[in-house]
Amino acid sequence: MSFKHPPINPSLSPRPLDNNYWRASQSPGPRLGGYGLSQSAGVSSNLNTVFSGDRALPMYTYKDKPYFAPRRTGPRSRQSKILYGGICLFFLVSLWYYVSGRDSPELSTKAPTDAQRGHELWTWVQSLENEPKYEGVAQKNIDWAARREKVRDTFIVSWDGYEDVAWGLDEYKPISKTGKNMVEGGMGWMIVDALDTLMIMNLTSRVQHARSWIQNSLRYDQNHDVSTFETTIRMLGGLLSAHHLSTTYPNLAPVSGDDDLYIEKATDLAERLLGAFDSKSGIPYASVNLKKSAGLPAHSDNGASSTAEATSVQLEFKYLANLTGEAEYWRAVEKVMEVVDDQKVPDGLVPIYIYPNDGSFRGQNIRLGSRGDSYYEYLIKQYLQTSQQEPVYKEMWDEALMGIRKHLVTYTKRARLTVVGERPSGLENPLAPKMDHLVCFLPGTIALGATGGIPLSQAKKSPNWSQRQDEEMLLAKELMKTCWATYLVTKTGLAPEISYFRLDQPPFMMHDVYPESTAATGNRKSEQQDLPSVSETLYPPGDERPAYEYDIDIHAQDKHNLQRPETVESLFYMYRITGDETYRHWGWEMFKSFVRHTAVAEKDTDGSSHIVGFTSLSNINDVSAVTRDNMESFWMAETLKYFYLLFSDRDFISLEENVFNTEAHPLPRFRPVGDLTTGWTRKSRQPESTPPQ
Ligand code: DMJ
Repeated sequence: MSFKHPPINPSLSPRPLDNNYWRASQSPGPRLGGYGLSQSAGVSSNLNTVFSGDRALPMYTYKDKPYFAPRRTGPRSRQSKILYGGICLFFLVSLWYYVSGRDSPELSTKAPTDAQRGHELWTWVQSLENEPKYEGVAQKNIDWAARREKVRDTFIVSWDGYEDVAWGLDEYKPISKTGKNMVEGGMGWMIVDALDTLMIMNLTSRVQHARSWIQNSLRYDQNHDVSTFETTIRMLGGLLSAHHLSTTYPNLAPVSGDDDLYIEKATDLAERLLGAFDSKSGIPYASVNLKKSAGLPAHSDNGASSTAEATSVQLEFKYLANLTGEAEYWRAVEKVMEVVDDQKVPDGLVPIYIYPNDGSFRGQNIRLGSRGDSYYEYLIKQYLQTSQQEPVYKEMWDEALMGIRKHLVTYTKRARLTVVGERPSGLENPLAPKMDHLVCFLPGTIALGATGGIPLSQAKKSPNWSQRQDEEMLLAKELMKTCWATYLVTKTGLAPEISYFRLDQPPFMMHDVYPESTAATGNRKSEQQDLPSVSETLYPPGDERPAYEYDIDIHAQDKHNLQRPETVESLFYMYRITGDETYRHWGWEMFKSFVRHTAVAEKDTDGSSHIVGFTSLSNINDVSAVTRDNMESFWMAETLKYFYLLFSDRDFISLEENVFNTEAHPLPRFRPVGDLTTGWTRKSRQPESTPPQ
């Protein structure tokens, strides 16, 4: 018996609560540890001395650390030429910026004004109304570079709209043309999160502007409580990625200035965030006061942290440890993994809340959506980040993926879409047929895990390739289709925040389809199946509607779209790994839906209009654009970056050299040395044997 799709596996045809959860409550919660009262010796020993009275936090002397590699390696004469060139470039760029108001990487051409660019984009968006029906992969000779340029234009209009009315503020509301800060002075939320996208898109003078703001206005010594996780993945991740890109890809948006700016800001922030790990177990508190570097438990959920949030900070702190030689960063975040693993959860599936005081889980709710998602993502990415030197994380990923296949993968009633459901009351209790949009990171991550990020054709030649990886690739492809279906099924062509699926009763599980495979891995040879063409739709006999439409159920409270990246993120991985252009076609359809339905346009005096930004939507089935007046920072940090990379060459910001954090910030893979090794081992899963009589 071969591994194959479940019966009636469809192909899909095209059809013509937590957006604030990153912010810690302003009301102070109970203080554990508290100001200067560090309890866990290892992590916080330096904080005890650093944070006394009102002393400013000193910058870490990372240059003196053993593993810090100086980046200026050329002879002095070359350095001075570079310095001289840099100064000239800086003046040229600044002059251009002030004269034209905006930049273009090509300094020789006159840059359009914001209104002109916004107007051109609006004209193009309007023209999409008359687009011929989507032909899918049947279309030939696509100019992907031109499509990539449209993504870049969209990014520029988004950035410039923000820059015009909300510069330096943490939030941008394109309809009311306002913004606001999360903390006094701002956290750099929009600027730092979008910085590496600016670099990747080679937007030189905008990078210079962002950089100046970071240098002159960004301060983290603020007496405010912020989300440990969101601040780590967006701000620390953004700064570290900017450091990585500017040093590894010097031709991308080259600007002048101190090489160490980003890493100095990152180190300052990391020192403050470390206080969050100062709990009895080492599991980080949900929030942290930046001034005091003091962790604060969540105000709800009996003080438990979200599991995904507590366990998705390793890529950032480990890269910083590697840059600075500071093993404390490493130890603090790997301790979290040890504490989680010590709980010995069945089949590697973790409940979505965890207590910082003893590391035990709260409740039995298991899901790959909110509060669960990036725990799984960071298992495989930690293994890849350290160049496969830490097999423990691969083992944990393999175990969890097997658990997902065994307990969560199911199929819809008519179209047999593959779904990853939830177990709200534990593995012994019923499956909930619900998928957050957030779950759509999974197909790409599964493909990344199966291949390590190298092209599939190459990966298959490895002696380590087996039926297991074939099965994983097939699962990734099927899940990718399901995520795409949640876009196809709505009137705007944009997915809802949450989708429900109609299942058989009892649900048809993976085990029913592949009884010899799943948890036991099996020993059968997988059937190689390509994705069916997008234009071949499976219609139930005598019916006009495609089968998947019957299977997807969107509840009234879940109809919003926050411009989330997970589906295009997975399309990016699937295209990079398989080379199948189908994924680019799907991405292009999604991109057009985003610009058509989320653009915010403003009337000009001559009666024409120009776009000033893009916004979240309230209802994906209302084409009259009922909007929310908010442009999430991940629109520029993630969604547009992944579209841009999807339409780029497959080796641009290569998956083999980079690992993207959960906010789409690329960080380098590296081989850790010195103290930076795995400092823990898994506890035995075997029941303790009785001693011989
Ligand atoms: C991002 O901040 C990150 O991708 C996070 O892991 C999940 N949610 C958002 C985007 O949807």
